[in-house]
Amino acid sequence: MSPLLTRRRVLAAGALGATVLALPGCDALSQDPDVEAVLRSAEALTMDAQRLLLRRRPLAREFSSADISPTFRVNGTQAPDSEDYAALSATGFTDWRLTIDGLVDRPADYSLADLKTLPARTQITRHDCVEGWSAIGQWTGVPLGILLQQAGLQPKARFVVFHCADELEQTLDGSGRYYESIDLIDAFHPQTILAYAMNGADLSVGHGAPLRLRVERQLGYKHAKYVMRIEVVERFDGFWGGRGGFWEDRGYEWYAGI
Ligand SMILES: Nc1nc2c(c(=O)[nH]1)N[C@H]1C(S)=C(S)[C@@H](COP(=O)(O)O)O[C@H]1N2
Ligand SMILES: [Mo]
Repeated sequence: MSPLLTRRRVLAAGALGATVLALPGCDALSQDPDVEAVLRSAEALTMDAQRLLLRRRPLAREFSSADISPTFRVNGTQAPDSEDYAALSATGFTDWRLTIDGLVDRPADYSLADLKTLPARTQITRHDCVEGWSAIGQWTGVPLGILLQQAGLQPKARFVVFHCADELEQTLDGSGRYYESIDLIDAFHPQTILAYAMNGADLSVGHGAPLRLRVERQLGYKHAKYVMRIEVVERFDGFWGGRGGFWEDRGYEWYAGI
């Protein structure tokens, strides 16, 4: 449990008068169904409070190029372990396509070159991982909102699911595949981009080539690397463990606001 998460849970728990949440060892605790219920209500409280506050202060802090960390750790998958991915990578991702589908009027496929012709945003931000490390990096990519607008959301659209190329945990049923999801408020936030460059160079395989999500007001695990498909949905409880992401299915909060 990172200092960040602990602090947030303590704050939320304080608001609920449930100081038990300040105890370490929250993995064991969160397996208790009662505690789990409290944690979930604490998460909702945090989310509501942040949503209220963020209406006025909407942008995550941005830094200058002098602040860029000399080293930025590679975390989780270092390289997707599949022949398909290896083949895409070997040819510089020229055959890679990003699919956008689900509850959209105009499903689409984009090559990396297509994405690079769209308006781009560059931002220097701090990445905070729950494992207790942070790093500042510069990211360039297409605002997700532009792609969603081109696809045209249908009235039932509520969440955006990111399907990744990697299996972080090898399982027979594929439930170890990495995925993530965000709501439409974060999807259309100006700093939510699909990044193809980091610190001025093409994204490396370690950091998620050819495309990774940056959703700057949330913790590191929300920033899906190796994004292959973006699916717009009404609900995410039908995917894998049903909680909206690889780590969420293993107990992390879905709304990982910083
Ligand atoms: N597809 C995929 N995305 C992922 C992960 C992963 O293992 N696979 N790890 C997550 C975690 S926990 C963090 S902290 C960041 C790490 O990004 P980095 O390797 O560029 O530092 O990616 C996130 N996105
Ligand atoms: Mo992380």
